[in-house]
Amino acid sequence: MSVSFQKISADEAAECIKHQDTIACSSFTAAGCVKKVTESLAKKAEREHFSGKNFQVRVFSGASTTDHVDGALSRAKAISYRTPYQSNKDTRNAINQGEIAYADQHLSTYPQFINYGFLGDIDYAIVEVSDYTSDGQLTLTMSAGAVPTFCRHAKHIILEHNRFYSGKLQGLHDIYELANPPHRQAIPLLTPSDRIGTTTVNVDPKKIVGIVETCEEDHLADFKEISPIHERIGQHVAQFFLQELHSGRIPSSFLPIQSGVGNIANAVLKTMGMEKRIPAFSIYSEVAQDAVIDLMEAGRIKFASACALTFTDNHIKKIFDNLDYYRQRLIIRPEEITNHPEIIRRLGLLAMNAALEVDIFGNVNSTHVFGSSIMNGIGGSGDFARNGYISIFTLPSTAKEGAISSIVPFCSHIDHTEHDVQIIVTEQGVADLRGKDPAQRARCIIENCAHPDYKPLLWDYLNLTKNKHIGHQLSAAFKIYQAYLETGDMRNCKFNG
Ligand code: 0RQ
Repeated sequence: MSVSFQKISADEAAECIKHQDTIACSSFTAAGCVKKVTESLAKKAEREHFSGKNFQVRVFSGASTTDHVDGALSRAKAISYRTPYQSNKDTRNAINQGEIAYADQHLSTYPQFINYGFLGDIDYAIVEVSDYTSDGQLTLTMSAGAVPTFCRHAKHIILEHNRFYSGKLQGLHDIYELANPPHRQAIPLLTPSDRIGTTTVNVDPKKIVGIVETCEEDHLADFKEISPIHERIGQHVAQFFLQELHSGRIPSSFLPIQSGVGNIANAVLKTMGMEKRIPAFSIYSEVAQDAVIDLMEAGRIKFASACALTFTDNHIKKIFDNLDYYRQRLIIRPEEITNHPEIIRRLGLLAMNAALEVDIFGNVNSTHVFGSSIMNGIGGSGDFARNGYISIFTLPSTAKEGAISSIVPFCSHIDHTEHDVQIIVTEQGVADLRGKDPAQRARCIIENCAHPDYKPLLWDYLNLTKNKHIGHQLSAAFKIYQAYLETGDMRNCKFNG
């Protein structure tokens, strides 16, 4: 069935959306994030608030968004509920002040939670497309996120047609949706480059209420320069992989890599990727950051499958200048597929994610500073850490110029338990926790990963309790945080005396 869609302005689109509606925005990082309608919605919210009316919406996204969504709507106090992931300063502040209810969720399970009806109705899906047909075939832009799920469930769909990407992205996406149990089948994906679905998201054209025209790049902020600390972490990771190859625990053809988000992950991938004794490899990840393109150009990465191509402007230009080359080497998939445990295990991913802090028994905190303030969210890190062939967490051994130790007695919040964490890497070295008991893990982490300023302190804590399976003393477990809160430096913590 073919429908002739109405062109509408962003303001007209925003007018459709009512107080307490749930909107689901395409986005996965800046990649594929909607750019106009949510800004108009923020202005509408401000007008409504000015005239004394309540106006807030529930906001779903693929993962993080840009200032066009989270920033604008948070500043307008227009968000009542947010899921599944954010990384915006204004949204983070509003969450940490208790103004926005935030459900931080695993990205692999979130689309199926929508399918199962666990998260309620979606009133409007707002989706960025590069191209569309009158019978509802949508070519997405730089990410797929949870768009197929949003479009399946939304009562109405608003399209942002971004002309900047028009005609350039056909064939890059592989859209595959899962049926709900008991009808779910095995996912027929056997290698990172397999194509198992369609190149477009196919929607009921009657749901499309209008098309808003835009023409704007994703404009991703540049990554921080690779610091010597991040470079050392990357070198340790490379060295670890070489040992695993040498011992035969990683096959000589190597295994696909998953690499997390942020500055550390980008730097680690780039540094380990340049180690030529590691064979050229494939990426099967949630996000492909700039390092993927740099390593592809250097012949080190053969293929990359991701949910979002999170490239800075000059890297996007490289792709557009050489589209035929990259079309054969890149696939964009929905997050339900990139993060699916079945595939992560089948492919045997080497999972590398960054952490905020790690405790001496191997638990990892990726999300909450001092146990209470959200940073971003768990994102896909749990999907990959639990199911990867080897699960690695990377982090500098200290933060805030050494005043915070990233290795602590007991993590103030735990996202990845000791059972899902195998390797920890700081600039100090590598702790291989595989098969170790809690006391062995603690000794291994303190010896290999803690900063020298903090080693005596951590040994003191470990020596407080003997003859237990896990050597915690609860009255002292969080004392290191208390020292920072009282004196501004964890080095002032004392466990003896
Ligand atoms: O704060 O910006 O004020 O200086 O945390 O730290 O070192 O820039 O690290 O950008 O790589 O992010 C875990 C947050 C790391 C990210 C995290 C402070 C530090 C700095 C950021 P400033 P860096 P990165 C999915 C992958 C969860 C989701 C995930 C993340 C700021 O990787 O969100 O893994 N991960 N998704 O100073 C207090 C500590 C701290 C601290 C650092 N111990 N206490 N503050 N900071 N350590 C899988 C994919 O496939 C993509």
